[in-house]
Amino acid sequence: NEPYEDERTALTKEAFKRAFLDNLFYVQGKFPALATQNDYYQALACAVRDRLLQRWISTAAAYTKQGSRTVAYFSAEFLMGPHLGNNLINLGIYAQVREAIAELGLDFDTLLRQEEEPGLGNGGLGRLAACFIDSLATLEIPSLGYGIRYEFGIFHQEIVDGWQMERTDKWLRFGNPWEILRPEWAVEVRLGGHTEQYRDEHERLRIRWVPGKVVVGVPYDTPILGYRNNTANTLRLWKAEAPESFDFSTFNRGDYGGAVRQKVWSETLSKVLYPNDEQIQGKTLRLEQQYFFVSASLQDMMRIMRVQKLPLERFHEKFAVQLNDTHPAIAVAELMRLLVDEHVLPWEQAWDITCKTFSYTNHTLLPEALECWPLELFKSVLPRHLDIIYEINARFLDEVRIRFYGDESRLVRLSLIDENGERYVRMAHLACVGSHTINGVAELHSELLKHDVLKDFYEMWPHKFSNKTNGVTPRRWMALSNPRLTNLLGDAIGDAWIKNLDELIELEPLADDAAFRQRWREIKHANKVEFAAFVKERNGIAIDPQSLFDVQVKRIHEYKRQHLNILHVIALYHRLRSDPNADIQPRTFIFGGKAAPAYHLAKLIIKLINSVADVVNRDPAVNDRLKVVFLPNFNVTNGQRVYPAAELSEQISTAGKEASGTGNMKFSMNGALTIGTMDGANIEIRQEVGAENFFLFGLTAEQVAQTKARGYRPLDHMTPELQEVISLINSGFFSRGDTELFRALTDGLLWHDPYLVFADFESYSECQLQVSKAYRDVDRWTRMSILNTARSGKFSSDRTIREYGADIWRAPSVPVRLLS
Ligand code: 26W
Repeated sequence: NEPYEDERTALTKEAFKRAFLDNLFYVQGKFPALATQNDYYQALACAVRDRLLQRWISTAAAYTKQGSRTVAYFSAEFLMGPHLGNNLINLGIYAQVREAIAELGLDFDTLLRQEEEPGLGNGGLGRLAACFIDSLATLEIPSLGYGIRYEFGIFHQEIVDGWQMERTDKWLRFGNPWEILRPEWAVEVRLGGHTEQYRDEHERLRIRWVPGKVVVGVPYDTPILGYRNNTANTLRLWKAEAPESFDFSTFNRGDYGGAVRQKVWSETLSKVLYPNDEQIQGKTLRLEQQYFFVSASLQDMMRIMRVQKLPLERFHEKFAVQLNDTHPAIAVAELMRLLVDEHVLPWEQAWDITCKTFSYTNHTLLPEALECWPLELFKSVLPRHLDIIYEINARFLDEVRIRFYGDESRLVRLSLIDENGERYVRMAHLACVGSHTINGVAELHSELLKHDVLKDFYEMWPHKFSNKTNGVTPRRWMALSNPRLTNLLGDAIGDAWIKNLDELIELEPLADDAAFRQRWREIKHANKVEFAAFVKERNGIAIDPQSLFDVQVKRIHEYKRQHLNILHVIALYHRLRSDPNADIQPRTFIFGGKAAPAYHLAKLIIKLINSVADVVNRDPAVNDRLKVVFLPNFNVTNGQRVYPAAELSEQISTAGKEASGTGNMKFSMNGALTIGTMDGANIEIRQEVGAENFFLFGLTAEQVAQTKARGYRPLDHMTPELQEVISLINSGFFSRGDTELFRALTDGLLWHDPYLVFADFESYSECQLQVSKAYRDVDRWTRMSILNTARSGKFSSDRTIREYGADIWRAPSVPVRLLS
């Protein structure tokens, strides 16, 4: 008697095969002879989607019934990466499905590769949001991720003649099986125009916003599964569309062109992700994007309250809103507008609700990344919000006056409006004033916020500040991407670590077990062989899996100092050329990362890396002891390939500049050792894994500040070797005789060097010698590697989310029972 198996929910292999073939026929409209690999991928994705819908519906039912307190994570970016593999891991059916597909004569990995990753983020901040919603679901905390459904995500990077070229990311080309459109929950968002006063039916003086234009936000929902539980939370991304009524009136007047223009303009709002990080551009469209998704989300939350029959006065009890940097900070003014203008609450009560609703996370210490909007621009997009911000500011500055009697300069520093010259709205100030908590993303970063960037706010409200050190999800960054390691860990310590990463500590004693160390090495080696094949395919470069894989992957930025790394590569090359028999540890230097399209110096750094690679990789004199690879288009998918194969993790930012870093954590948990500065979460990684298992170099944040205060002169740090390196670049050796090509880079270093590359160069070179020495002691290195993984428990985003949950959101978990 076979038990009844539902074709759309059963997790067995046979049921899955039937579902897969059924979808190929009824969803893709294909039969095997005509099906492409993409058809097979779509059929597979739909079979998986069916299996998660039961959880999604059960979760929605449980939350609705219980009126659960809900976290709303507001973020302009969600860098999700491919869904299929991750969903299979979280459903606990990865192995069965792989077998089922193989039994149908298809290659599972080929199907996984068909998925175009949703690259709806730039880097660290967007990827953090993705790890957070994974952990929220795993911890069974009711939550919604709110953001923008960009039609084009982060550009696709190609390298042509060593230069970065950007190509549009058409991720929706073949459709997206992971989202469900919810047109019935569309909302209108107004923009531009002006405000006017009027008297309502009770003779009350009120403000009316007469918008210049209206767009419709349409939500697209993606389920976010918890790991092996019944929870499926929602990522709700807004697409901008033209309101139909607008179209029609124009159309009826015979103005077809006008109707089309209206439609085209509306859709531009969610058309493309701005590819800049850590650098604002002050573009109207960017502010419109921010306001668009924030307003749509707050209106959606008010709809949810209506459905659950909760009065708006209890908004802050129902929802905890986390602002992912200042990009959604306009939410503070928008919630005030909705409560005061639309729902006629008194200002004081609305402000109380607002401050109890929001919390703000800061992700950057770079002054050029702090968002400020020119006042005129702001007023043209959000006239009513500017008035609201003036009112918030007036009341806030009154509070400051009372607290700091007679301190006029403090008022100027704290004001929401920057009035030194051209006037700006300071979004970080709006976020601080409207939030009940403010946090940084690593210990050092949170300290620097309190005593530097947000010092005045700290003096005003010390109780608002706390630290929440970042983390990453071990589901994607270990279980999914490193199956060999996952198997070994399963044999050695079981698999409780996937949900409770602290369990990895059970590995510690095995560092002294020679047989275990041998297996550990075999796994890293197998990962390196696989990665080498990938590099051969993508770059046409043969790299030696016996060499040390030394990796720096992250956005290209001067403060992250990819140029420090490549200068050291050139120094090594120079040493080998001068002494062909020099006994150096063979290494493969792997770089990857995108530069903001308008960031010329970052693009020049990419060109330099590729130029050095061209020369070094073809030079027989270095006898394959040195290879340099620039891996194009570093993204989540490629990250999943590179972290498991890495042995040395380059975390070499100028101390005090990298807020946290999260790649550093992915490397360490996959057994790579770190060469790094005392910056961001590096400090905490070193503290956890032990100073003896970490390669530290360079100035501390304090020393950096002192060096700058004394008047830093790069030439004071010139050494003969560094001199040779700079001369070699300027001689045109890497640029076919062009002595000017890299001048902007070398002159910048010689005369300014804002990120202290020269100051740290010697310390870095010396530290790299220590790395090579350690690597040659195979057992010592393996021990260090095992201990890095064993002691990385702290860096699970589950730990981070537990801290946010306990200290900021106060949202208890709500286990879900499956509806049948
Ligand atoms: C408006 C332009 C802009 C866009 C993005 C400015 C700043 C950003 C982000 C804040 C940049 C970012 O991704 N910051 C990174 O956030 C990570 C998650 O907290 C940290 O780990 C990184 O150190 C930080 O650089």
